[in-house]
Amino acid sequence: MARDPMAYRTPVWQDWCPGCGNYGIVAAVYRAFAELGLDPGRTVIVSGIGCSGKLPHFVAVNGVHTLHGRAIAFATGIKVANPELTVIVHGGDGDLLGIGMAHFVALGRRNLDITVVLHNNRVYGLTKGQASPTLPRGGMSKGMEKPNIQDPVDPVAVALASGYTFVARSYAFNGLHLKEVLKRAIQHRGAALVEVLQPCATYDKVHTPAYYRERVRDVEKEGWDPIVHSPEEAFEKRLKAVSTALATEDRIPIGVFYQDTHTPTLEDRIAARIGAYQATPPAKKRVDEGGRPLISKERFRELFRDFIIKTR
Ligand SMILES: Cc1ncc(C[n+]2csc(CCOP(=O)(O)OP(=O)(O)O)c2C)c(N)n1
Ligand code: SF4
Ligand SMILES: [Mg+2]
Repeated sequence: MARDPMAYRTPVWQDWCPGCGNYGIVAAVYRAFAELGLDPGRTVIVSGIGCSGKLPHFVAVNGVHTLHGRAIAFATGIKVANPELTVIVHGGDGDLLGIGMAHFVALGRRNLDITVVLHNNRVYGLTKGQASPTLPRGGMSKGMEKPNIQDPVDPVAVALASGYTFVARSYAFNGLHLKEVLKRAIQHRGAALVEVLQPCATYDKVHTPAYYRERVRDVEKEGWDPIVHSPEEAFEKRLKAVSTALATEDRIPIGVFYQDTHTPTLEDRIAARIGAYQATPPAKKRVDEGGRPLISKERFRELFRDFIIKTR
């Protein structure tokens, strides 16, 4: 049942810089959650560290603000322990494609039902504008002394190569498009990537709203069909999705590039091995019986020896 978008807004002051693309992203999140009628008690946003990492403070669902590069690892634990939850990761391009790249790839290989929203501002915003893994070679932010000497990585191409079964790109200030893509990603069962082109008003004077307005093209409006209609079609569709999504100097494709509902999720794969997994995943397992812990004090001490902090 649809809800009021403002019901998802917390009273926490949003302290991004004026003109930051993150305002567009959080507004689209409110509207997508409201239209899907997401239950705040059963929805979790997990973030890393960065300007993007602040987002869970502003959305009235469960939130975990974790470590730089480790949001997907935390989200994986949450989802595997309690597969009934809707789990969404918000991370920066530095967070997810630099220090956290191995987790980003692993999520695709597992096809765990998590939505990753990648705030692509091409810089390390929070730490004052260093080059991120998506800044083009020769590109320069306000925080750099000399042009970037590395080539960029395309998150959509990496996601397609890693096994994500829903792969899309949108733009922070195209609220309607972003809201619809977020809804489709959250509703998809499996690993989903939504790359969001997010202008950084303070450190990036090149990839501005005017830059994106001139270049973004909705490939679905131009006739691209992202759906994998049969398992046999998946390989060919993935190859075509890569070329459909690749950006050039003057054209940046947005839209859903790929959606495959045939590949089993990690939850399905675990359930095929452990029959009771869906009914009693780890989060629903009893830890006591009639008030007595199922594990003895001695065994607990033995297992957690290294983690117990001695206070006396
Ligand atoms: C393990 C670790 N390494 C480095 C940092 C410093 N650090 C904080 S945020 C950040 C980069 C943020 O860039 P990005 O992930 O793109 O997020 P943005 O601020 O652009 O949204 C870095 C390097 C950290 N907090 N922890
Ligand atoms: S530094 Fe950039 S990304 Fe961070 S809040 Fe400011 S405008 Fe946004
Ligand atoms: Mg960034």
